[in-house]
Amino acid sequence: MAMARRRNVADGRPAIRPEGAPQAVRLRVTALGKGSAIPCAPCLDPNRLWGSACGFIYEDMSTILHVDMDAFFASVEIRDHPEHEGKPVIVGGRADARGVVAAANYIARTFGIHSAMPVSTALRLCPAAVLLPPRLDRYSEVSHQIRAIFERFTPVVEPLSLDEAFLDVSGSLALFGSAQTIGHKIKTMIRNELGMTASIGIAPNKLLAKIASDLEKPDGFVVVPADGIQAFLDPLPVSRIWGVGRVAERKLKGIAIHSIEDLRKTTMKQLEPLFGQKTGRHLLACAQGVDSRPVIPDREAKSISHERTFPQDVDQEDVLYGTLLGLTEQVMRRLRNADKLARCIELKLRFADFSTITRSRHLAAPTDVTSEIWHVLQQLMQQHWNGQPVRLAGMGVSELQHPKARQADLFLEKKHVHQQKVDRVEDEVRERFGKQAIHRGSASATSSAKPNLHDS
Ligand code: DCP
Ligand code: MG
Repeated sequence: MAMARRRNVADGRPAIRPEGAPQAVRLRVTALGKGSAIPCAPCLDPNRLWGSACGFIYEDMSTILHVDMDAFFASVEIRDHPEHEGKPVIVGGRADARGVVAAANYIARTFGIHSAMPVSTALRLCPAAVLLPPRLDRYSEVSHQIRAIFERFTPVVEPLSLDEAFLDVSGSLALFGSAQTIGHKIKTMIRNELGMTASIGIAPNKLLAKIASDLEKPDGFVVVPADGIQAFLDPLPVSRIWGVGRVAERKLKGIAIHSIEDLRKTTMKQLEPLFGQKTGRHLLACAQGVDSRPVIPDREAKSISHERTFPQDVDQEDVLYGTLLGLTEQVMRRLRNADKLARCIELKLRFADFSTITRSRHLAAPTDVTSEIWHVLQQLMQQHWNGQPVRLAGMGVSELQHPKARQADLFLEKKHVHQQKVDRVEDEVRERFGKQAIHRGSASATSSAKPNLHDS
């Protein structure tokens, strides 16, 4: 294969690019950090590792993808029950139990139905709608299949929730073609293999990719070229910026800022009194399309967490513990997939009045054993939950380490090794037969009582 050459800016050694592969305009050291186990695809040198010896990504190109499934829970239900195809479909709690809409397909949305709306209101707007109860294990299983498709193209996948993820494909261009080609292939595979549609945004950074994926939903495909950022952002309303909710939007409207262009042309002097210095600066950076956050795959992550918001506040102990156990299983599965051990465990609870507590505990030795983490999380719950109704429950692990840190611990008990084996078998069974194939006691007992959940 004919090769074009460029110079590796870290060590001056020539790097090789296959003929026809996209030109790198400017390079920067990726934030993936030293010791990354991801081989360097950009320079095609098997002896270099991405983020260490080579460590470059194509910064001035649109190589960040944000993929978000369309009407995710509803689409899974329709795929599994084709008799509902073409009908308005809602996934949510029961109308007579103050249930809310978790997901509505796009037909249902034409009646004004949207997520978080009471199901009773949704059924008034569209009495013919098909109402289905959520099946979280099934959505989690499909989420895993979607992730497997992403990982055919890049190891740099950062999941945001069950149905959305960022992908950095800067290291995959030589192998698979442009980011657009990769985006189209992912959409096709999701359609052909899973029978669902995804919307994809492709841009030079996360901020722009996330905005782009949402613009042409459903089945959207929006590319933001590196030299067209301003033209892309300027006409959009400020509410398109990630994190600008109703309150911030109202404040901005108060100073006649409606579009992102208005925001871009404003000054810190105007923003600071309303938002403070930090948020003001952040808003200006967003309006300019500046975002330097890297895509962080689990194996590079400093923490892994999941949380769920309940449709109604929950004060039943079994539902709460069951939800937390389910979240712990998901987090620990990601931890083991990333080949990491965790030393710190965090519990997060948000109460009915939106007040939020986070409580953490350190372990004497890091672990990847679900039962060990679950044991500590239960203790945190016993200490810090006094029966108040909970709106959101979450758990996370941090201070992640590589397994050799564990081997240094001479007190590896027989029981611990046994538990590790149990976890590995469980992961394998789920991998092969699906997530519902196996469950620890109370997680399955309460899984049907956990509608309207959103992981993060
Ligand atoms: N979800 C939920 N409660 C919410 C919002 C979402 O339970 N308040 C669940 C159901 C969704 C899934 O999370 O299907 C993904 O959330 P999205 O915000 O991505 O919404 P959808 O995928 O349903 O629709 P869209 O096509 O707008 O992405
Ligand atoms: Mg979605």
